[in-house]
Amino acid sequence: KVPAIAHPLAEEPSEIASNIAYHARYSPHFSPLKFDPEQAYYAAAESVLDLLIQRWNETYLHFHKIDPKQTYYLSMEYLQGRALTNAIGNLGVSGAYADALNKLGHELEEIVEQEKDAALGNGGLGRLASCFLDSMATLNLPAWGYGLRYRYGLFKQRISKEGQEEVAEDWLEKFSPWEVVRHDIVYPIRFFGHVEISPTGSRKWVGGEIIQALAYDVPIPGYKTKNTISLRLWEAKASAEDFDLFQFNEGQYESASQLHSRAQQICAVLYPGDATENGKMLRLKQQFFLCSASLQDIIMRFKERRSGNMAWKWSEIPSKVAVQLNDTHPTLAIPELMRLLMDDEGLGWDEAWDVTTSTVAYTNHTVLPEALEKWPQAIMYKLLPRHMEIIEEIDKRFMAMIRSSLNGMESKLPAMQILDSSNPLKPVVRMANLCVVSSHTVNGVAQLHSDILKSELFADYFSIWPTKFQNKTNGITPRRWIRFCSPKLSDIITKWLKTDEWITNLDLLSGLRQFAGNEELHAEWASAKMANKHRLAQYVLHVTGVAIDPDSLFDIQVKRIHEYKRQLLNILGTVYRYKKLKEMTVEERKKMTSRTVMIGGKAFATYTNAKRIVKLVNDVGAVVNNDPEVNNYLKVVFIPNYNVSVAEMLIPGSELSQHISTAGMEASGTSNMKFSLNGCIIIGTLDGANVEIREEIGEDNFFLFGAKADEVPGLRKEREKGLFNPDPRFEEAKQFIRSGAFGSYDYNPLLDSLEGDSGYGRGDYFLVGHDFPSYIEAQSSVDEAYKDRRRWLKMSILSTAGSGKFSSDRTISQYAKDIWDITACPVP
Ligand code: 26R
Repeated sequence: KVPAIAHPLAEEPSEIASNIAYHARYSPHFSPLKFDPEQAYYAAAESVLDLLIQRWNETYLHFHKIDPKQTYYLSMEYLQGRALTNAIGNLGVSGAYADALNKLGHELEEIVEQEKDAALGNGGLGRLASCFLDSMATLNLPAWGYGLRYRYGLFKQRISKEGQEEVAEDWLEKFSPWEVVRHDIVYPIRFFGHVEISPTGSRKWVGGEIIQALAYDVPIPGYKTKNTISLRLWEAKASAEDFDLFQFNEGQYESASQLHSRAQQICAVLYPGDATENGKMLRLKQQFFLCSASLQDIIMRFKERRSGNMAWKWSEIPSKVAVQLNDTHPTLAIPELMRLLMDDEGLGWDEAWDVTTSTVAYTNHTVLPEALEKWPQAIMYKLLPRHMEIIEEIDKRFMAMIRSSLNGMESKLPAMQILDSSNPLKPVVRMANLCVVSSHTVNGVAQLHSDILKSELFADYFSIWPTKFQNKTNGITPRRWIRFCSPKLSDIITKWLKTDEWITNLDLLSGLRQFAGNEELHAEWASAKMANKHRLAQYVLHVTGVAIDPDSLFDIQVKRIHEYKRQLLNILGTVYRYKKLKEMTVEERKKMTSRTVMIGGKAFATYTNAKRIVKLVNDVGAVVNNDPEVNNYLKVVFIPNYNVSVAEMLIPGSELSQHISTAGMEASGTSNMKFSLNGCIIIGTLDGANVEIREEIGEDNFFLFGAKADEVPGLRKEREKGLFNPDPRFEEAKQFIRSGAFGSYDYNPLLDSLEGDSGYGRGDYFLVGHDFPSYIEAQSSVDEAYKDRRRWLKMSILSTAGSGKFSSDRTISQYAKDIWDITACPVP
């Protein structure tokens, strides 16, 4: 037993200050001679960890004692961002830390800026996982996250004359004070090898190579609760035995440590390029590594909590364990759980299948065909021979079930099969099909998206398992996304609602509606917004050198760059606006609403059109911002290196934000919720969660345009037939760019993708041309609305007031009740 300690941990500023000083002095990481902001950050973070560890241990022990059913969230991505502000905010010691740092000669605002973002993810799916962890902890749910500890997170984006450049981001360069390595938690993970059949017929996976998975735990504190849960990140390691001393002493250094370098590759980067066979193999290795380590850990814990109870049964797993797959990336958890139960624990197929299918649930996050994972069977056989046997058996039994018990489904079978061998040269495993067949629940992430899953992507499965399908509209954590990133606005909300309970019960925001026209609130609201705009303007000046006017309308679109998200529609609209401003007289211009258009986001390194869009935005900015005739009325800024902490700066300062994907293509979107919560008005299509946001805040407070999801297929067909008559304003904007108005770079290939008969693009697959006129008109309504200051403020307040539904606390409560069947387990 670990001995108890006598002194309680510091929570008073003077005690905290002395604890920070203690870490600065005795932490082995830094020279004791200096106490600069960076060192103060590390010392402060280590002192916060002291507070967290106590709660964390208590939480683990409490769960262990109560033995509730527990959820394990499996995700290849977590976009945690920075931890310090969040941790002290959730612990309720922000003020104490600010005072303590002051005593030591530092400012908290400056100290928190020292932290690097933990960017172990790409975009929406990764940030959602992180919001979910915050809600699980806050709701005291017995739940954990599992992921991978990538050495380099998502690349850092630099903008040069050429456009985007990717630079590796070493978030662990110094070290992360927020992780604790668990040297006692290590599991062997096998790759390659073959299946051995014993005389009794049982099968076992043997041979190949074994890499160790070592646990690193990150504490996830709940807001105003003792409960502190874990994000367990696996790191790949080879063991000392794999180091060939003999070879090394023979001077063969590389081959002596071969397995060590192979282990390092596994956790090197997120989504390594998969164009090559090697790349595909590595991605699959990563996925299996996460699944196998996590499931071994889950089973170990299940057994540990049953030790001393001789009568436990494997069939109890589903009453103690829920596994949630964050998209198909962790699909291999399914055959791995089957394998562990059958080959290691001796269960029969039926028993193992019952356990697996009652334990695992799957969330779909995209309907884009190119994002639906299909792995070549050949690679799978090589890397995971036993898992392929299991997948074949699942597929065989599933087909037999359909053939024997369902009339008229025969014709649907080829599309429903898990193994797709229709191209004999390249047979693949369809991971989404494996997930749907093997999960007890499948959910989409917004109502419209879930409906599309039922009516299109998984329609055939829906017809046989109608109750398997659910909707869980995404959400965001109100702690990070308003309370901590916009303290001024939060204080105003608390003042008017006369309680701060809205932070954990976001529906209470609707109480602001009654004050939406109140002039006193208007004044306070406007001043908080203006302060946030000033902070943002300073940031923009700092990172881009462009001075923007806080009195102009701040119009923001930040998200991954993708053709379906239609940043191209935004920039074409902006080019059109610029051209019209140029054509106006001075008097006409003076009547225009001044705008600052900000666009930011990373393009996947090999996505050519996305990179061209980044370059175009930058080129348009270079011309517009330096045009003295109009630059009082329009500025165009590309925000470099968009990430979680940049979002925390941008969103509170936004007034209009663009969520303008082609209808039916954005599964949900979550930044739309963040903007709306912060009193920003949305211009958007009826796509993803926009539909529900508009429902909640009212159609008068949402600038809607564009085709509806059910019109899209018909419009694409018309376009193919050449029946599309482009709007002259659309032609004008494209032509202006083609004419070289924004430099000599060849934008023709990019713009050709918007033409009906292009050899480059998909014949305007994303309907930019179709939606352009209604977009321009919606933008004119925005200009008009912004001129009416009272109307705009009212809309802004109503946006916040209508955002209650989009708390991830609501989303997670629904998962807990409808999918996981778990209940709160608060630490006393
Ligand atoms: C490499 C490949 C298989 C891959 C494809 C797509 C890897 C990762 C993705 C990311 C996708 C699945 C994603 O981030 N989807 C987003 O999920 C958000 C959270 O549910 C949604 O809000 C958002 O609409 C959706 O695009």
